[in-house]
Amino acid sequence: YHFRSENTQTEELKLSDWFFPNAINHSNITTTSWAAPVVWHGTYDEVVLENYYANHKITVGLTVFAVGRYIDHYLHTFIASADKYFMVDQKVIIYILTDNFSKVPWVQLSPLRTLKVFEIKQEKRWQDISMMRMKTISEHVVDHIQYEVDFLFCMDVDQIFVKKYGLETLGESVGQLHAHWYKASLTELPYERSQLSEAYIPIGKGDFYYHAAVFGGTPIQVLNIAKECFRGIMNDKKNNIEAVWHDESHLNKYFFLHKPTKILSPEYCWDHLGPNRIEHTTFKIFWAIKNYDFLRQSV
Ligand code: 2GW
Ligand code: MN
Repeated sequence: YHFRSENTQTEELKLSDWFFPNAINHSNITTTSWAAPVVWHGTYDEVVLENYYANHKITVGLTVFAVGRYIDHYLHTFIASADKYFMVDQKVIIYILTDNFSKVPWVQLSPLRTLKVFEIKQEKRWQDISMMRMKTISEHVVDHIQYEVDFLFCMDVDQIFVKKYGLETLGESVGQLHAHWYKASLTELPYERSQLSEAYIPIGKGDFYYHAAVFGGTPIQVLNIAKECFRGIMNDKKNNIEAVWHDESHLNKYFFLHKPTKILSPEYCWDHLGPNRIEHTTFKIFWAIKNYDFLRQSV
């Protein structure tokens, strides 16, 4: 089913048609071809979930990296908004990975929330800051996170929780639909197209374009994801190649080979300045504003 429609000439359609002329409408898909749920606001019953987990106590982990300028720019808002909206009434451990302890902001957390801060070294290239997260996540899952939480999310820091982000998002392995690409056709998706890269996905293949700003699952599944992505990244480095979207390209390859058991709609990581528009829904996370020129001068 195609997105273009004769009688709905709103600006939203014109914009996305211009970006993605052959667009397929994924904006109402609720189950994948491999029978994984795609979670949209309104497709779950919060009360049923809360009653179930009232008798199945869990702890949910959340890793976030803040290195260099990103500490001052994003970390406080990320933590404060996660405190308020991430897994309300559940036990939560937020893992902060940073190169500068002394800059980590003080945030008064609500009950049931713990913050653990770990030091990592700053990489010289920003691409490496992003990619090396996969290595650090693996190490921390092996060392301690696997014993501390039942489910784990790994997120970018440059985003803000604005509504409840709850139990409906939990799964064995969880992928996030990218807000810019969920309406695009398969051939347009920005997968890595060089056969020399471990992240290679042939034209016409693939399922969805996943956003690396959010992925998760059980600690063991997250470990598999992170280890395998890091293996691909390092093998590419050995062969002097870097995938077009860095760790995100490798994550997309991983989820192409190992389908996620749950997918989150773009409402769970929405860009209100991006090419797509959804009316009448509830967004859970917004991308924070980014001044690329400022943030990406040598870190
Ligand atoms: C990143 C890019 C350029 C300059 C600096 C940084 C940077 C990233 C940094 O200085 N400090 C830092 O802590 N980071 C961490 O890496 C932070 O957690 C941030 O959210 C994450 C990814 O970088 P980000 O958010 O700038 O990249 P995006 O939003 O363009 O992300 C997508 O593509 C990336 C790969 O290019 C990743 O796959 C990311 O997960 C995607 O969302
Ligand atoms: Mn980001």
